[in-house]
Order: sequence, then C-alpha cells, then structure tokens
Amino acid sequence: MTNDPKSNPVHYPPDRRLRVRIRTSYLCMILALAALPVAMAWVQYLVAGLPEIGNLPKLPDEATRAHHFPGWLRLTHYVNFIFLVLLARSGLSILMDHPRLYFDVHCTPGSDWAKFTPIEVPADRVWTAKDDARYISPWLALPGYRHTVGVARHWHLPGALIWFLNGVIFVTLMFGTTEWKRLVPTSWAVVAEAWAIFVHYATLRLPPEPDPLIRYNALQQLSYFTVVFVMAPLSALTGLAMSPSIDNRFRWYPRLFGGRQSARSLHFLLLVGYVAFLMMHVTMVFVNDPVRNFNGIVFGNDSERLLGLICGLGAISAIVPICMVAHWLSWNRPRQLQYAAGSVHAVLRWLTFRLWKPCVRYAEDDISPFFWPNGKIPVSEEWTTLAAGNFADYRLKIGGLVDNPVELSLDDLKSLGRQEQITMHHCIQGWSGIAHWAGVPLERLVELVKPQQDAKVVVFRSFGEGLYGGEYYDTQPMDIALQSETLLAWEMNFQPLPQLYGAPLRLRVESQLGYKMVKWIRAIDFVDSEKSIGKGHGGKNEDDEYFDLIPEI
Ligand SMILES: Nc1nc2c(c(=O)[nH]1)N[C@H]1C(S)=C(S)[C@@H](COP(=O)(O)O)O[C@H]1N2
Ligand SMILES: [Mo]
Repeated sequence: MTNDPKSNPVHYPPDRRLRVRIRTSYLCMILALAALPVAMAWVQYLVAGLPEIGNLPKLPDEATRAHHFPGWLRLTHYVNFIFLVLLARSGLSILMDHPRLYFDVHCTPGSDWAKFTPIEVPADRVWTAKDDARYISPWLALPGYRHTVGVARHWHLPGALIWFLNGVIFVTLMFGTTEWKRLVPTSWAVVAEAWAIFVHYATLRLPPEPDPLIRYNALQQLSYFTVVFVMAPLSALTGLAMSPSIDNRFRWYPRLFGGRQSARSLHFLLLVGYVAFLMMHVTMVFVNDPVRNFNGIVFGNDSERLLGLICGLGAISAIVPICMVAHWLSWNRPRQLQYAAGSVHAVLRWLTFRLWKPCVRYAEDDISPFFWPNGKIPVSEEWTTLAAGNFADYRLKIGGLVDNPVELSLDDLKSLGRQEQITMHHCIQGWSGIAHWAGVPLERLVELVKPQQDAKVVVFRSFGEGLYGGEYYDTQPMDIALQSETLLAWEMNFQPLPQLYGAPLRLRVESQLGYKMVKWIRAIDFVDSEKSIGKGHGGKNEDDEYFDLIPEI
C-alpha cells in the first residue's frame, strides 16, 4: 500500500501532528482519582506510621508448599503478552481513524471527552469523517500511518479471538488445578492487607515480600485478579458492543456500557489500564529478585542461574521481530490478510448471527443531533445537473440478469411502497449515529424486475467516486438484498435526503457497517458474482482499502 502514488498522500499526509486532549473536567477527575489514595497513604503514614503487614491467615497446608508454574501457565502467559501488544498496536490504528472518544450515545463534535487530533471540526465547509482521520507512527501502531483501519482490523478482530481463547484456556486450566489459589482471594482480609502494602509503596518503601512461590502479596494478588477476571472480560464485552450485527439484534447489550460510544471509550480506557499494569508488573519483577522471578516464569524452576533472565528477556524482545513481520505483512500482503480475516468471520457468522434476525429500531427522540458525513460528493456533470433540477429527471437504472429491466423516477419508486426505520449507523471508523430513513424496501424492486435464476449478487453503483478515484460501488448477496431492513432511502430525518447524505437515493442495510451503504445511487445491476465487478472483492472499499469482506462485525 505504501508506494502507491494514489494512496500515499492519504496514508502519509503532510499534517502528521499527534495531539492528545482530554477534557479538563475529565482530566481533573482522573488525576484526583489517582492522587486521592496516594494522599491518604501519606496521611496514614505521617499520623500513624507504616502499617504492619503479613496479617493474612495462613494458607491451608496444600497451598503452602512452594510450587512452580506449570508449562501451560508459562505458555499462555507469554501468548497473552504477544497478543496484547498486537491488539494494543492495531487498536491504536483503529482509534486514529476516528480520533475522538465520547461518553454519550452520539458523536457530536465538541462532546468528546478525549481527542487525538488538533483539528476542530470546521463549521463553514464539509468535513467528512474520513477527512478527520489522523496519522499515527508505525512505531506505535499496526499498521500505523493514516486511514489504515481496514488492515488494522484484520489484526485486531482475529487477534482478539485468539487472545480470548488463550484466556479461556488459562482460566479453565487454572480452575482444573490448584493454580487459581494464587489469584483468587479467599478472605476479605486481603483488602486491608493490600491497602497496608499500598501505603508502603505510595510512601516509596518496599514492604517485605512473601515467597512468590507460596503466595503473592495481597496487592499483587488483587491486581492480577482484577486484570484476569475484570479487565479482560470487560475488554471482550465492550469490544462486542461496537459490532453492528450485535447492536442491531440486541438493543439492551450496548446499553450495559452506556451505549456504543461509551463502550468504545471503556475499551480504550482498558487499554490504558493494561499499559499501566504492564509497566508496574515489569518494574516489580525487576525490583524484587528478577533472577528468581524469571527462572520461575520461563522454566518453572527456582534456580539462581541467570539463564531464565536471559531467555526471558530474549522472549520479550521477540515481540520486535513479530511486530516487524506484522508490519511487513500489512503493507505487502494486505489482500491475504483481508481474506484470512474474512474466513474467520465467515465461521463466526455461521455460528452466531444467522440465528437471530436484525431488528433494533429507535424512537424519534433518539435521533442524533449530528451525523458524520462520509465519502466524496459526486462531481460528475450528470449528477450536478440532476441535482440542480432537484432530481426531477433522475432515473434509477436497474438491469443485468433480470427479465424486466427498468428505469424509475423518484415518483415511480415512491409508488412502489414506503417503509421507515430509525436505526443506528455504524461506521467502520468507530463513529455511529442514529437517524430516521424512509424509502422503498429493495424487495419491492426485486419483485418488479424479476431476477433470473443465475442472478446471485446485487451491485449498487454510485455517481460518486471512491477515495482513490473510480466509481464507488458495493454489492449484496441476494438473501441480504431481500431482507426486510434493506431499503433504498430517499428521506433522512423526515426531510428529502440531503445532497451530502446521498441524494437522490442511498442504501440502508442496518446490520452492516457503513461502507456497504452506497450513497448517490446511479444504477443497480443483478450479476452472477461480485468477482467480475471492480477488482472483484465485493465493493470499492473492499477493493481499495481492504475493508472487511464480511461487513457485520
Ligand atoms: N458513494 C459513496 N457512498 C458511500 C461512501 C462513499 O465514500 N461513497 N462512504 C460509505 C461510508 S464509509 C459510510 S460510513 C456511509 C456514510 O454515510 P453518511 O454520509 O450518511 O454518514 O456512506 C457510505 N456510502
Ligand atoms: Mo464508513
């Protein structure tokens, strides 16, 4: 992707400034939350001295014997590290494609609590969500650069699946053995003990450590417990809350986290949590007997030799070549990554989504005050002339493998039927918006034009161009085209569809990502396969930007 003269200015723009801005009220809240326990620790220390530690009840006999980490634990611990790094880095690339985080349902500029861009959304000209995407260095993110969300997702989604399965194996084996006793506190006394240890750390003292082969100190145990049993599941659950196919089937689900955008914010804050944890974890390993700690986690023994430390550092450094290979694959084999991720999604879809119908509808009060526009407004004379005449002369051409090819005016379309829906639009970039749409179900058109036996795919062709030029188009298999939610919309929020949002006609397929919903529709063709259209991957964004072949996650 890098050396393509068309995409290079998109991926490597002149403005590569990185700015992080957190709203002052949130920043103060975060700082206060962090400072409060430290201040309390100092007060306690200055008034009452350092608290005593080592007050926990003795462990039952079995667990007091020193025991070593079994092989499966050492391996899953390492796999977890590798995937956390890949997920964090690809997550940053995804974040930068819509570099704003919100805590409410909508994505109104200015309502963001955090933004990773110096740009204020201009009020006097069109500013699309794609214009808003930011560059991030490939040293930080995978694949990095700007607007690489397509490829980043091919690491992030299958990667998240492997990371999660690795976690399931870890937890299952932990409870199948006695290993869980290391992480799961069995008495509330651990809280008081953890606080006492925190007072030591916060006042810059190292408390005496228990033997880690017998038990962790209480604070350590609680933080490991939180990472494994609270943070990791929350990351997975908030990740799922961003999927259009889930949000459009189960309205209650994103609400658990305060809505899709809050889920996205929490997902990011959890990443911050892992980074903070990782830094402290590694620091403590080095502060407290690194030789012994490394022998324990690398070889599962308790020796005094340096070998564990050396091999452990080697294994950690292996993340560098792994990231280099991932970077190389991203830029040199994006198509293969796209198809590999597509196969994983195909299995997931078969196992899950097809069992429930997409159905979520919103109320008028839920409509978003601001809806990010996307795509390039058409510049062809054909469309601008039609637009100047308010689309009175517009004729939608429907052809291909049909018995009854037709050309329909907007009035013809309106006479075929009208359906309305208020739904949430999910853009692959991360923003979402709720809007009302009215139009004719595609099903009505299918009845009219009578597709032939070998028509398997519907192609929607736009007057507009893709990001790198060439006709914008997208395709749908026949079963999705016939789904009742699939709409050709001429109305948005009870007004004729505005030019910026796709006039005269656009597609709505609510359970999919936004790039499937072609705006400024010129023609519709029925074909036997998407392979013969464009570059053959199912749509302009799938062709040029390696967006998901299965657009539902
Ligand atoms: N013709 C055309 N249609 C398009 C696009 C485009 O670039 N060109 N972008 C798609 C993407 S990525 C999204 S998210 C939605 C955005 O719709 P909106 O402008 O109504 O928000 O339109 C889709 N339809
Ligand atoms: Mo999008």
